[in-house]
Order: sequence, then structure tokens, then C-alpha cells
Amino acid sequence: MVVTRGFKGRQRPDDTTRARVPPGQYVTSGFPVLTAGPTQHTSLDDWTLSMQAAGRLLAKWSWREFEMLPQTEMVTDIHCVTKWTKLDTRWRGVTFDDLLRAAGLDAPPTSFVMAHCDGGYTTNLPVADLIAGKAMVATHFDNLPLSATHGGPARLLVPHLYFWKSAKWIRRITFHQQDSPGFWETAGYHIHGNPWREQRYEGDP
Ligand SMILES: Nc1nc2c(c(=O)[nH]1)N[C@H]1C(S)=C(S)[C@@H](COP(=O)(O)O)O[C@H]1N2
Ligand SMILES: [Mo]
Repeated sequence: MVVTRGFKGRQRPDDTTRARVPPGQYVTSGFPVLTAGPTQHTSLDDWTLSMQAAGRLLAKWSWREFEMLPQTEMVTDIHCVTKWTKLDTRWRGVTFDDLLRAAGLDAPPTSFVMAHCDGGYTTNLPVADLIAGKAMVATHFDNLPLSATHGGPARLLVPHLYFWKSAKWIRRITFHQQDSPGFWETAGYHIHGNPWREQRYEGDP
């Protein structure tokens, strides 16, 4: 066991908890809201989620159709690059695997995606970080419909990467051969954003 002497703070996390907190992060019990620009509001009647590759529409779901897709619950820790980590967050939604299946795709058409949101926010991701149960399009938090401030009606949830990858108000997923930077990645954040490797900024390992 490593005894950390200078650990200060009201809570003194035990070793198991500490092992869940990536380097440079602290645990918060709140749920901060971080948005570049205004909160987006889209009525469920107007909401659709689409998947595209090379300009071709692969699939498109209305809200009613999306609600009928298989639902998965995920309890997981989330890590914001501004250094807060929130443990045991509870989400419900449709896994990326189930979206691919519902789109009739046996395999993802390319290795990278861009997530596009109402309001114009984008973020890029390797498909490998989305499949095998690692990510979902979430519609519920703590058994309640996701609030608009946290990305409702639906947001991407990719909990093992820094939280800027979890695009709020997601509307479109486009497949690409190459990994090109989205909104924060263009502004100097890391192209991948793995919190366990502290991939915060461009140039980090
Ligand atoms: N559409 C959109 N998605 C977004 C953002 C944004 O500004 N717009 N901010 C990102 C960042 S930097 C973080 S840390 C998380 C914050 O999610 P929260 O507000 O639910 O905590 O959303 C991410 N997804
Ligand atoms: Mo963030």
C-alpha cells in the first residue's frame, strides 16, 4: 500500500475509490454543467438521430423509434478535463452496438466518427471507443429524462474518455476514414482524451 502523506480534503477516499480516480482529478458529488454556448432545446416531435457515411444516410430514428430500441442501463464514473470526477453516475440509453445493429450494420463502415449536435458542437472519436458496450446515446440520468442542461433529450456517453467527448444534444453520427478534430480538439484539446493517460491537451502523450 502506498501511503500518501499530504492528502487533504474533507473526504478521504479509501484506496478502492482512489483507484477509480484518474491522475489529477478530484471527486465531486455535484454535477457541474459545462457548455460552450447556449443550452439547446429541441422538441421531441422535431428530434431525430441519424447515422451517415460518405454523405449517405445509413439510418435515421425519430424519438418514437429511438425509444423502441433496446434500452441499457450503465452505472459508471465520469471525468471532466476541468478535473472533476463523479463516481457511480446512472444512465439509460441505447448502446452504440445496438444502434449499429438497428442500422443493419454488421460492422462499422469506418474506424472514426464525428458526433454532431444541435448548436453546432462536434467531437471526434475512434469507433473502437464506442463499441463493445463502452458507449451509448443516453436519454436518462438517475432514472429521469435527461435535463436539457445535461444534454437532453439525448447525449452521447463515452465515460472512459474525458467528458467533452460525451456530446450533448447529439443529432448526427458521421463515419469517416480519418480522425479529424472536433470543436475542443481544434481548440487545443487532445485528439483522443484518455483520462488515465492524462491526455488533456494536444501534445500530451
Ligand atoms: N453539445 C455540446 N456537448 C458538450 C459540450 C458542449 O459545450 N456542447 N461540452 C462538453 C464538455 S467540455 C463537458 S465537460 C460535458 C459536460 O457535460 P455536463 O454539462 O452534463 O456536465 O459535456 C460535453 N458535451
Ligand atoms: Mo469539459
